[in-house]
Amino acid sequence: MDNTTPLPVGLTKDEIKRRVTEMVRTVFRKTIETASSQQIYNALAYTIKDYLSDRWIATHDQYESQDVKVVYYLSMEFLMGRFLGNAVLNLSLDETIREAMEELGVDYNLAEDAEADPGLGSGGLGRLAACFLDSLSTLGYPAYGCGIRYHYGIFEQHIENGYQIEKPDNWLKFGDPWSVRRDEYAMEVRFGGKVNSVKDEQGVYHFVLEDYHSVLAIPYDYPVVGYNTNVVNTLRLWDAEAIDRFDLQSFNEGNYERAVEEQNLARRLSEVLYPADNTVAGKELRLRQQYFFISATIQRVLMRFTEKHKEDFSVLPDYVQFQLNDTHPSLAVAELMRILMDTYYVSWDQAWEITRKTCAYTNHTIMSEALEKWPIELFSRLLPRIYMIVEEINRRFCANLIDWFGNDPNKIRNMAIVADGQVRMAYLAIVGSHSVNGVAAIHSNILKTQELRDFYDIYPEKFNNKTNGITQRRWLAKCNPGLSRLITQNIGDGWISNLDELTKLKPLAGDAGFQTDFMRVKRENKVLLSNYIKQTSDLSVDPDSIFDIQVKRLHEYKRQLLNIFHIIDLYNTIKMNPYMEIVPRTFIFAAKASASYHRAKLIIKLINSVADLVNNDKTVNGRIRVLFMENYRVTLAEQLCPAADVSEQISTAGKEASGTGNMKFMLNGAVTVGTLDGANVEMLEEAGEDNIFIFGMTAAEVLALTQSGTYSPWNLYNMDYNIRFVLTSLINGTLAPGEHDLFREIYDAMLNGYGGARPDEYYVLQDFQSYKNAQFKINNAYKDTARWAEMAINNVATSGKFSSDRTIRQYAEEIWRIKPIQVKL
Ligand code: CRA
Repeated sequence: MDNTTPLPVGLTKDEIKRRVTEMVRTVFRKTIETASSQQIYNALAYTIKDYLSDRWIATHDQYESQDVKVVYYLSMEFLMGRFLGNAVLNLSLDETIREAMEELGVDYNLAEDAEADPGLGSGGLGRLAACFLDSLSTLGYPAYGCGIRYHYGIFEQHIENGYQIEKPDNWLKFGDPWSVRRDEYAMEVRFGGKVNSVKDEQGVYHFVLEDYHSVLAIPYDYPVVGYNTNVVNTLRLWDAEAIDRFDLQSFNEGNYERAVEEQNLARRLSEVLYPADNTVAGKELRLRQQYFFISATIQRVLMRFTEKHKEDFSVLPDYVQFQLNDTHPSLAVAELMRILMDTYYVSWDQAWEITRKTCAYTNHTIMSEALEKWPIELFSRLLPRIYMIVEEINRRFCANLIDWFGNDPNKIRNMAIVADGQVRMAYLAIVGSHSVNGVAAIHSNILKTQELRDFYDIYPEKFNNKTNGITQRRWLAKCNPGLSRLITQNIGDGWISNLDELTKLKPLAGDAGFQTDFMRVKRENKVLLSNYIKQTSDLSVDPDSIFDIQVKRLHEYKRQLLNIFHIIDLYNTIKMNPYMEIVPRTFIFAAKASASYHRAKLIIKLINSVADLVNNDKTVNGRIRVLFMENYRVTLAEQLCPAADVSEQISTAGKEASGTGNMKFMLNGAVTVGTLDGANVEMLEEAGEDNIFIFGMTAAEVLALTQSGTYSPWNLYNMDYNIRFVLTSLINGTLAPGEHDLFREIYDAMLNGYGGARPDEYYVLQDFQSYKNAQFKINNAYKDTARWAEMAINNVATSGKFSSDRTIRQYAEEIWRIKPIQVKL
């Protein structure tokens, strides 16, 4: 197709009405009047997907005709959130659809609400991948997201009696209207077996895998619509199925069970996401999942490449870039080597050069529990040929180390890819890539100077920083229509595709009229959230109180404990001074804890126990309220961000690689209370110290204190009455009537160390006073409405840097070297 082929450009109101009515009739045998919200939603989704198809096809025609370089973003997680609203917004169809639905007598909000929130990710890393896809399409970069079509996403969290209960998330229950199943691109992926070498006609030996078992990888493609552009990229999620010939054979032998078993084994592969955020489960099935989607992706990419360029692999890096989203996809390095060598007979040296130029790796954490290492036994049994290749990569790498450093056994043991009975995935990714990046300036520096220092010494040119970002389409335009309208009325709508335009709000920050409008919008959003809270948890919260929000995964390093300890302290202060004047505050938490993370689950129970105590105490009289909202997910975040006054970003300095929730709240006009950690550091640079409440130790101070070995929480306990009160309330029955020992583990962890860990590992008590001071300042600042409004507006105005458009442009220009395309209709 050439650029001039006419394509349908607009979808009119009448056309939408006609198509939805027709779809409801033919697919569900219903009329608009009798169709359920679920059915209307499905009809809408099909209608929009249908409308998108021409752009989607045209985008791929452009890739083909211009033979462009494409980036493949390899990720175990894509936390996309709902598709419909986002697609509709990016296609500028919002108004039209609302009107069409109104004329049909349909409640559009209910229909939108009928869409499942696909939770194919566990936290920031997965959501980052989703924001990146939105930016890639909006900016017109040729790209695929490649991952797994889990049948069950992250568990649904229920709170029962204050405890987290996990329920399966069957997001496909009502169908999957956005996907297109592509049987024509199915790939076979091989596991197990043994490696043999066979001689070809020229007498050259090649490695082949024998006695393996294989599964079929079937791609499901999802459209990723750019904003205000015709570019529609693809999210390709692989699903596992048994290969037919297996069951046929077994069936003929009368072995029906074996056939079914194969089916089940294959199906289990893509059945469920491991909801690990900053931790690894080390399960065999997880390694299978990793190889499954990597092998399928790389096979398909090379197949497509050879269709165009035959076997001239020397130019592969000019057409293909693989970005490894953390170490989970690092098998890509070995799999690319394998296919180049075993299928196309490329030499080791050439294959290695091509691989290094084609792969790039992003590190997302320095938490040691998240470092992926696989036991050699498991790795070599499951992936024997891949293991051989990894061993050879390691052998050559270690030989180089000797050249660089002389024979220094310690150095080699520390840096080897295979050591101590394990394969270290991060090192494989570093050695096999041309780029290694961290996700915020401070994090990238820690990688260079501490965590990966040895690698930085030998490969300084590989290391770089790409500070994370978020898409303003979902995280402002879509989720906060009130603020979006206000901004657009004042500075135009250029910010939707160029977030730096928000700086035009700066002169308005001190403008009384604008401040009033801004605070009105904030209050309206708080009323909406209050109504939702009333509906879902039957708790009344006051929209005129400060909405103070900490929502993110539950982790000790994120220090939800610091927040709840401060609340206990505040409660105690009110009890002792019953007439004390404070600005009423609503503390909102939401967080999922890994199902196997006992301490995190206990902290959820603690928050709920504090909530029970505080919310039911008449002396408090509503001045503080505590609320734990269940089942934190993208959809809930979209409701919380617009309503926040205070954003809690209080991790122990040095531990949070970047954070992205911090950016979402800033963009929606919340003021941050935070440590100098992750992207908070850059938020301070952008917003200026008058517009953010920074507290606590710096990363350098944390490091020094840890290294000194002198930290003693008992001293703090003895010297500080308030700390003593807070900790005592954990064990004297205040918080757990009749169950005195329920929270003793937390008490012990703070003071004595628990289970071999250092006491107060994350310095909650050390930062307590400084956090209290910051909270006190917030209380006072809020009393001055004009000052508060000015701060909040300044936050919005200076959040431009945190657009994922900026991040993606940097990846594209500095790592991938890809160019945007234009798709004309
Ligand atoms: N848990 C970091 O902890 C970061 C995101 C995205 C994380 C966050 O600080 O914002 O990645 N790390 O870069 C991670 O998943 C495996 O490591 C995260 O989401």
